[in-house]
Amino acid sequence: MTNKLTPVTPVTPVKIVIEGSVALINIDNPPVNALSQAVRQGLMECVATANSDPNIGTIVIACSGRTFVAGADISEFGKPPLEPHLPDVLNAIEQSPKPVIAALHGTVLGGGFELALSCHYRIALAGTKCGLPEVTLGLIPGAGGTQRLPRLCGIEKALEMITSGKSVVVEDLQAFGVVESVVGENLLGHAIEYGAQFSSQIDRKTPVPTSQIPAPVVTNSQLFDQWRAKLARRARGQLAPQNAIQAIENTTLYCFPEALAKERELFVECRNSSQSAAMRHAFFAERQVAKLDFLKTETQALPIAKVAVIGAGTMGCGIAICFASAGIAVRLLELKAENLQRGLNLIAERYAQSVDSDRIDSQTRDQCLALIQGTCLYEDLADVDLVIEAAFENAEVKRDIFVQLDQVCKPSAILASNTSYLDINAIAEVTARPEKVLGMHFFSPAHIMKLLEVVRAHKTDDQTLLTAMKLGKRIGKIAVPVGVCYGFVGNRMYSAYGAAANQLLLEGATPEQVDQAMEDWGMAMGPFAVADLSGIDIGYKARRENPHRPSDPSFFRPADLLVQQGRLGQKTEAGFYAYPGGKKQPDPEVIQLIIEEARRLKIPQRIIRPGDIQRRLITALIKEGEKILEQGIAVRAADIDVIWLNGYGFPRYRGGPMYFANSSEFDSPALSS
Ligand code: T1G
Repeated sequence: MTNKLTPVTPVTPVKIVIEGSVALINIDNPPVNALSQAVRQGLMECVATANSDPNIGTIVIACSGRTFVAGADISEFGKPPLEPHLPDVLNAIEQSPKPVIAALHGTVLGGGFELALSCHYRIALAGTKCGLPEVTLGLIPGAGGTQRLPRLCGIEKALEMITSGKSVVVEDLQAFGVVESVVGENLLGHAIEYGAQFSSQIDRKTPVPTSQIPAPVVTNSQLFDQWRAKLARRARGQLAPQNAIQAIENTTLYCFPEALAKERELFVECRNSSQSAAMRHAFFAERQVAKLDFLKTETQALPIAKVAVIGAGTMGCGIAICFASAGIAVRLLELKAENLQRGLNLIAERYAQSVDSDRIDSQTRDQCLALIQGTCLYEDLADVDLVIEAAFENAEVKRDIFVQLDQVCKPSAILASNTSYLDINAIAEVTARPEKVLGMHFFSPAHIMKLLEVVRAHKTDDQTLLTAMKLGKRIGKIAVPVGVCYGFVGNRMYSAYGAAANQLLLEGATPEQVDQAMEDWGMAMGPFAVADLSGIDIGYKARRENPHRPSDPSFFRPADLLVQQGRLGQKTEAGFYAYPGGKKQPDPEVIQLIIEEARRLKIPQRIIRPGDIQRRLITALIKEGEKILEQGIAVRAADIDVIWLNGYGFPRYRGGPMYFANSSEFDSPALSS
């Protein structure tokens, strides 16, 4: 118990230890050694101390815990920046008269990688990943990364890393000379040994600061404009990637100090932008969603060593791949042998594609495939810890399956359904273990999409919910807890969004106008292109089974008409669009069909501007999200944002529908242009 009168000495997260002639500066700021103000202050002081000690020949900077510095402290953004500013700290390190060596492990990201680049040498543990992911936060590297990285690895590699935000393993960076050596173990020992060699040199040379390496020469005068055009398409509407390109181009236009000052201006413009505020919101929302504060604190998750997947269709196979790729044994059940084999072949094909695209090596593929065992017998599921049913989307079929599962599976086994809208409460009722029944709603393609809705039924107990949430994270998903209602959260909101889109067609808009307006606004795809891609009949069937379907005759009327005429989308080469030779084209026949239906429903037609289309659809989303929160189907507004950012192509730089609803842009004239 601290005595209130005793001043508490702040624990400094940066300490200096002398190892012979080497000063080891160690950062210990869990969980990821972020460069908080205290860390920046400590670094500045320790480097000065080391340089003032005549017995010190070399400085090593390392970190405790699971990773070297993983970036600036994102929680400090949006507040008045505190000194010392990171660029000043890194410049002081770079100007050190004594060599500074960075000892790298874990995920060396953002300001952490910039810290490493400002050192004179870099030693890394094998497998360490380095990257400048700032664009994923609507930022650019703001502490010299756009200036130092090109000097070490060249312009093209720097453009690729900084505009994508993707990490690279140190073994690749070593080939570019960014990392001096990669060691298998004893990182600190190697770094100190590497440093000691300088201390012993009689005529030791003053280390060459990265900033004094000549800027790379660009032979292709169109290079930067080509990158601007590419990113204008790939990162449509985003400020940060364009600012990143400008900052990197400045490496070739100005001397280091001037270019560094311009980098700062470009960084501050991004940091102060609404896009970055939205993307920082997304970052923290995706971490908060796993915090189930409403659960009893003593709740423990069940150990999951083996799962079963029911149904070897596209979804079932995708789900099986998720678990096998996370090292979890899978029993894939399909009643008919030929369907089971088809599913196993599909899984093998998917893994072969991953090997061909260098996502995994053949050894990993073999290990994953060995974890997936097919069966046609329910009896083989007796020892699994959790089952995910991914069979035909029909309530009767699912209830029969759960009756069998309840009989063959061990009492502690959790029984989950992958249903996208059916009532989990009704499914749970046919079992003797309703407290162990819930939904685990994967999104297609299941082995790619990160979103997982974990659907808590009325009787699902805390342990079952927590187990499913942790299992979701373990297989690389962003698991979001939701309640039972028709379509849960994502699909329920998507239905409101689609209904508004269909209503606009009856009022005079065309499918192409609606899709273009929403894609210009930032959605990955327009609603009618999505409907044609996934099949208009899927929504049609779901609406028919919805006990709460609105009675309004115009509700989804255009979509229903197309299905009734056999126009199901791409799979029938005709939907909201025509697909002659597989190429999407507006179809006058559809326009005429809708005009006639609007006339029959006595809905007047008018010209509808893109801004009106955008406002109508985004408002429909937000209003449904507000109802979902009122009904307690989602825990937090930010959880709804996480669902829409990771499952429906909502633009990350707008933060998600509920974040956007509170942003100044929601009422901006831009939406009505
Ligand atoms: N700042 C503050 N908190 C952070 C953080 C950061 N940079 N990174 C992670 N956290 C917190 C996170 O909120 C969570 O907190 C906990 O750490 C574990 O994170 C100047 C301007 C490093 C790969 O973008 O990618 O440097 O929920 O759940 O899955 O130019 O965290 O436990 O309370 O994600 O093992 C650039 C962001 C910043 C890296 C680890 N750096 N972080 O993943 O754990 S901008 C980044 C990550 C910058 C410079 C610019 C991941 C990770 P809590 P986690 P993980």
